[in-house]
Amino acid sequence: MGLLFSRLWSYFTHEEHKLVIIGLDNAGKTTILYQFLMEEVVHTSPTLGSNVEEVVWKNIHFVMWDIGGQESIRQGWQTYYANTEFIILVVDSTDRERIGISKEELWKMLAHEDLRKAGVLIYANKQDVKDCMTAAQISKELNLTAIKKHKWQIQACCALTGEGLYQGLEWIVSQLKSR
Ligand code: G3D
Ligand code: MG
Repeated sequence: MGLLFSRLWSYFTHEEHKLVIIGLDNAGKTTILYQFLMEEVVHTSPTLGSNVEEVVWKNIHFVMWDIGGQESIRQGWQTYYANTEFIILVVDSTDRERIGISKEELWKMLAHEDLRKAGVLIYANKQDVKDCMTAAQISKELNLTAIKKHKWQIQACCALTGEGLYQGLEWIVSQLKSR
């Protein structure tokens, strides 16, 4: 992960780039962020009072929020969309009940004017859990093949061990390179 991050960093050094990490509460966003930043798993707790956290690390600006809050609160989240280059949607692959909410939110974002140039990386997280949905199943549930105007990629991962996170970031790096 260290090597990856230094490589990613080399693409990010001269300008500030913005990645937005979103997903339902409990999807694994905070665990993923800390894997990126610290290369170790930390204990996370649901953010109370605020649905938004911001971290700036070496010119990479991470904005992270939980979706699934009340509609009235969500309106304000749109102010975080400006200049976002990549959205990272984290899906809990064990959460079959709420996959529909993730889909709804994904498609709402894709329709948003400020995100029209953003790429989308979907992490199918918690792949270590037995009987979880596969990346292919999640892809189908989210109807990813219908995305035509955005670059997208789905990546199976386990945030606890970091497995798969590397490949997801590699995709982002490749997208930046091909610009
Ligand atoms: P959030 O920031 O999206 O709300 P968190 O999610 O990062 O706080 O993670 C929620 C819970 O899921 C945490 O468990 C965390 O350890 C767990 N988790 C995150 N990623 C994985 C994974 O890949 N596999 C498994 N099995 N669990 C994961 P706790 O028990 O601390 O609430
Ligand atoms: Mg969190």
